Amino acid sequence: MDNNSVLLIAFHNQKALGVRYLEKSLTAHGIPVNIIFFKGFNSIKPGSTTKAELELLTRTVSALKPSLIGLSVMTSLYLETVYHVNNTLRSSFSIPIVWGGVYPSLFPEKCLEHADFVIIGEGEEALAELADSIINKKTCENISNLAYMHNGTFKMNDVRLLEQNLDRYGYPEIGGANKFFIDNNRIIRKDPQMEALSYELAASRGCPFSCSFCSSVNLKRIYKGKGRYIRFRSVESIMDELNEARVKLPNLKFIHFWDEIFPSDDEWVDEFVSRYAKEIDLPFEIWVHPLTVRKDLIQKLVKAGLFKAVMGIQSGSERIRKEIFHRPESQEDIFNASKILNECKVPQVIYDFILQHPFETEQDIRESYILCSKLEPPFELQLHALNYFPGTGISEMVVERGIMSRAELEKIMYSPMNEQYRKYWHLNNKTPQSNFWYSLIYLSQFAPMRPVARFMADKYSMMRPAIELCKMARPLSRLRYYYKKGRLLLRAMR
Ligand code: B12
Ligand code: SF4
Repeated sequence: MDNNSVLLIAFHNQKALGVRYLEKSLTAHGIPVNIIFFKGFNSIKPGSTTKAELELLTRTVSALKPSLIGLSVMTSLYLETVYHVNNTLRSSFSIPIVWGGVYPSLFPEKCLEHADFVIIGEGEEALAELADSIINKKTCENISNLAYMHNGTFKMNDVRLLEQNLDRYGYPEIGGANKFFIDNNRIIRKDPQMEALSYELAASRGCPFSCSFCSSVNLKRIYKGKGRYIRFRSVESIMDELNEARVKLPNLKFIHFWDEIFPSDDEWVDEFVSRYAKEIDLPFEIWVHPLTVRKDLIQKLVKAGLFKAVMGIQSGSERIRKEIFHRPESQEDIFNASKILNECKVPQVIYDFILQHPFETEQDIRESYILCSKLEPPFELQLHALNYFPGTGISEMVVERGIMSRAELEKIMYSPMNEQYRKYWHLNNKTPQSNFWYSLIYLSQFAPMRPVARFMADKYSMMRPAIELCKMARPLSRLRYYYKKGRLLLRAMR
């Protein structure tokens, strides 16, 4: 006999904001919830699923006897883990399974080859309605946001209006005996975030931009005509959440805001900074965009404790940014943002780039170096490769332009998890020339190397030394990482 509860499973993610919001909503609807965090987060090489871990999963599900199991499938990168879990659940139990998250929201029909139901988009209300229907044996055919198969035909209901008052969803529950963490062939009955040094939250939902390599634009499309896409929580609700985190997390030292782009609304920021500094007073990290960086705002945020700002630049070539990445900012906007972050003395500034992809010519990557050589130091670089996520504009572009066939693209997009992760960080379109410019870009983030890189630029005779120097500099970034973490820890402990 089942016990009328819902089991949610998050993958490679001990925090899993979406799942925690769903827990909150189900609880508010009087439906008991358990969560399994299946496997830990590792952005370089996520651990593969083992037989022992799948056995621990089956044992836990047998004990919990849920009426419905929800799998949170945020990205296509770890579908391999999702399939292992889904197949195990299918072969051991006859409990209905629903998938939700970014990937099923974009490809519901494909996901219904594995799941009984898919919930599209934000799932707080729809999942509660589905769970209620299943528990109380009512029809679920009319639930908005639900997709399912009926007599072999794909059915997808309309998507409901977007909740405009995000405070209605409350904020995630911290801790609780209903959480399990399965990793490294062990299971722990505990919320895996309890020992963490950092707490992650989102002050808003939605992003105003439409970069071609990102799934945000696809999500925005789902909600066309369904209300304002970018929504902020109230500062009051954020402070309540952070105050609770301060009480419940004994090791808490930093706060990470996971907003796609941190809010830049004046009134909101004013209220936030005045309360944050007084009530929380911990260093915090945000993600910014060159077009949202303003001096008055950054100044206020630094005063309140901003210690790290991560800004996507993606390419120094205006052609790549506009034509390929669909990013509206100019070189001047980028320099201006970099100058502001520098003048406001943000302690740690990180710039993201996507390099060495098939759309880029040698001239484009050279322009990325030139731009880096003019950014205000100090800064750090995160250099990514271009990953093709299913359904994104850039994935279509690569086929339309004949760079690869659809079959080749699909093979890359759905290759084994660690192969995809390798591609996420390692670059795939290397020529000696692009390697040369890539090396100079890498070197430009280290103060003593900047003049050396400048000397080497445009001198192809320096190709080998530049590439070798870049290899030698790699351990420096690790050292810098530990140094910065240590410094931050000391600051937070003051
Ligand atoms: C914050 C963030 C992160 C955080 C963690 C996110 C988290 N949720 O815990 C960090 C920095 C760790 C991260 C890591 C990664 N991320 Co990320 N991330 C985001 C971001 C910006 C916001 C996600 C978020 O928290 N949203 C707020 C919550 C409330 O919404 P949600 O998670 O979508 O959940 C709602 C619905 O989806 C739904 N739902 C979710 N799960 C379920 C389950 C069921 C059963 C149901 C019914 C509904 C449902 O209901 C929830 C509540 O409304 C998104 C962009 C975006 N717009 O989604 C990218 C995004 C999800 N990330 C992406 C990627 C690629 C990654 C990484 C693979 C990067 C890497 N190489 O390491 C890893 C994967 C980590 C992992 N194991 O999941 C991609 C995925 C693209 C794709 N199509 O595959 C996105 C879409 C950004 C992009 N580039 O397009 N990420
Ligand atoms: S700014 Fe960031 S979150 Fe927004 S569309 Fe671009 S990559 Fe995606």
